[in-house]
Amino acid sequence: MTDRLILHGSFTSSSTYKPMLFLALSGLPFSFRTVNLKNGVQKEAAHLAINRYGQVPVLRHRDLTLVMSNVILDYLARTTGHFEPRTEQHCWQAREWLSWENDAITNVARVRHFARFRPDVSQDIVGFFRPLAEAALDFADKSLQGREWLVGDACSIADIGCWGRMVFAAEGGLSLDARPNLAAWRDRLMAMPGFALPYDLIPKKDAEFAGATSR
Ligand SMILES: N[C@@H](CCC(=O)N[C@@H](CS)C(=O)NCC(=O)O)C(=O)O
Repeated sequence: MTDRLILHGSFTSSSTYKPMLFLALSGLPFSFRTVNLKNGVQKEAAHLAINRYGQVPVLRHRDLTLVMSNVILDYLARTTGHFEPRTEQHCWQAREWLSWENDAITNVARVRHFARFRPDVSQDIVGFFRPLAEAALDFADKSLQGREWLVGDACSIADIGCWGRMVFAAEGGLSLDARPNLAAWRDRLMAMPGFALPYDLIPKKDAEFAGATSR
């Protein structure tokens, strides 16, 4: 098994964007393997062999196969040291935010998913998830009051994980600009070297990323 990081994902996927942004901000080299969700490639036997849930992303590294974007962020932080908080308390707090993200910010992804990809289903579904998504964004905005990052005094996997799934909020008609702390935090992330938005970062085809040795 190769020492190179190999990420399987899709360009429309916020779950793919999360580890991909980590790698871009860290300046690490990696290989990208595209999975065409529209054609159902994620449900084919070859993909199910590496992701039992029939989803993206998947990270392969050495003899390991990892799925679930937040588990992948945890692994990348542990093994590379990038975006890992400095104290043990903060390391656990970052994982706590990732767990909250999976409960709450997922509603932002649901609103975006049904609004953008499923115009055929009842808008009642979007209507159900929208208040939950708005509440999650409000909570994040309030938590960022008077602070630059979610945990400690530096960007961590907590920020990358939460932002990575919020990134498509506008596609669901949800506004970050209306929330000043969240908007300022987003702008801080966007100013970091290596930052890119999903459609600029995630290719539609397999690709090799050379990385940036200076970060
Ligand atoms: N909890 C998972 C969610 C993964 C997920 O929902 N992936 C979506 C793309 S963002 C997917 O593969 N959808 C295709 C499908 O479910 O068939 C994670 O964080 O990795």
